[in-house]
Amino acid sequence: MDMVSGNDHLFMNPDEGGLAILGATPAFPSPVHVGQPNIGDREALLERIDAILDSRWLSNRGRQVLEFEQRMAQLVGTRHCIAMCNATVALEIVARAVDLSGEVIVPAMTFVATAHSLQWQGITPVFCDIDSLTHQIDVEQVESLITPHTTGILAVHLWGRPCNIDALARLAEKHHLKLIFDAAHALGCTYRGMPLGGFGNAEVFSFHATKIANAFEGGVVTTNDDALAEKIRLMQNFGFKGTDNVIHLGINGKMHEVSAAMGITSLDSLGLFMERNRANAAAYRDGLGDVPGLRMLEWDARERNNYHYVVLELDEDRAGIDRDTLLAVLQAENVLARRYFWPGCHRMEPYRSLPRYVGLNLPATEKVLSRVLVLPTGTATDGERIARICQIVRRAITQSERVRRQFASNEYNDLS
Ligand code: T4K
Repeated sequence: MDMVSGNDHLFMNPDEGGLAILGATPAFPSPVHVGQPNIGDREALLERIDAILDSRWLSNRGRQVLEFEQRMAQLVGTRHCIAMCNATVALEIVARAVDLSGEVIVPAMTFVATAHSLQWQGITPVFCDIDSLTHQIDVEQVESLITPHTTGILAVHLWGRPCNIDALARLAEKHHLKLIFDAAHALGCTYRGMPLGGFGNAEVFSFHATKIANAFEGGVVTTNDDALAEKIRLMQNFGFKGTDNVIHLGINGKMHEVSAAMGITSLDSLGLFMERNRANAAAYRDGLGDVPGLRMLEWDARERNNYHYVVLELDEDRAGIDRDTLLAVLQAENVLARRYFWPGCHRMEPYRSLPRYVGLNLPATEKVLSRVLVLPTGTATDGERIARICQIVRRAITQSERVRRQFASNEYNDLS
């Protein structure tokens, strides 16, 4: 497995107590990213790639894709798994396969792909607020947004934490709506002890490079619905059923063999990745637990979690600095923390310019998104790195007055 780059520890901040934003040397010599890929057993991957090249079978449901699909179906306990080129295309195909049209309710606090997958094909995303404690879609508001045009709910297990699946399932049943879960973040996680992947009509996982397990790029649909799985398979391969026999409208959503090889290699190490993330989360908790104005989003200890995102919420009144100032502090130290998923889909194009969304007010989403900061984790991060990141955060808050003045007065306030 990949390790933290070797000589970080040699690069100490010479200005004891100093911060780069105040003129000290940056704590890290090169960028420390959120989302640095987890890379499993390289030799196993390269062997698989050799086998692919030897076989001269590079795509179109070769051996690696078949094995990857089988492994994923086993992992999440569903009858079907369909591997795709990425999760966005997978969401689009699922939306078509379950006949979504008109309006579909989605949280505004998600990666924009969730909304785009609908809008791209003429379905209107209806943005819903979140629960400010859990960051998950607000089920009560979902019900209030249902109209005669609503055909479905596309909920997101944000940060890998399950949304309120039972309540959403009851709503979907009561109003005859389709229920899809964007599980892009949620590989390896459970809801009431059951693996995510088998809920609703279908669930979609991402195997993008930045996800806990990656296939370079990739997506996966899991479902227990035989007919739906059959339709999705047709749609992702131009509608082909066997050779020369096109029986459905379709596009190209296929995963290729090298992606699947990486996907399998990642699944082989998933337990190790989860364990590293869990240890990292604990290290952040130790390092930041008592810092005034900081809340670290907690995981439900009764569930199996992937700890894939380290999510901080900063309360400006108590910390003395706001989230953007803390981001600038970290960036100056080469820690490229992220404001996921600021400013919210409803504040992004094309949505914010469309009459339907102008003036849309989602108070919990907006409040949370003004406070959230996501910190680096994964196998590229270890306890020593985390200790230094925590130290930067602590110093920023201890020296909030000076930091705030500096942020207001210089080039650091351009966070683009
Ligand atoms: N639904 C949800 C809820 C999602 O979060 C996503 C994807 C999707 C659907 C769609 O899934 P896919 O169609 O992508 O399978 C990144 C990812 O591109 C995106 O997949 C992911 N969510 C999202 C949360 O993060 P950006 O715009 O933040 O990407 P970027 O280029 O800024 O990279 C993120 C960080 O990772 C940077 O700090 C750089 C670092 N990085 C990135 C790559 C690709 C690396 O260190 N190495 C790398 O190879 O969207």
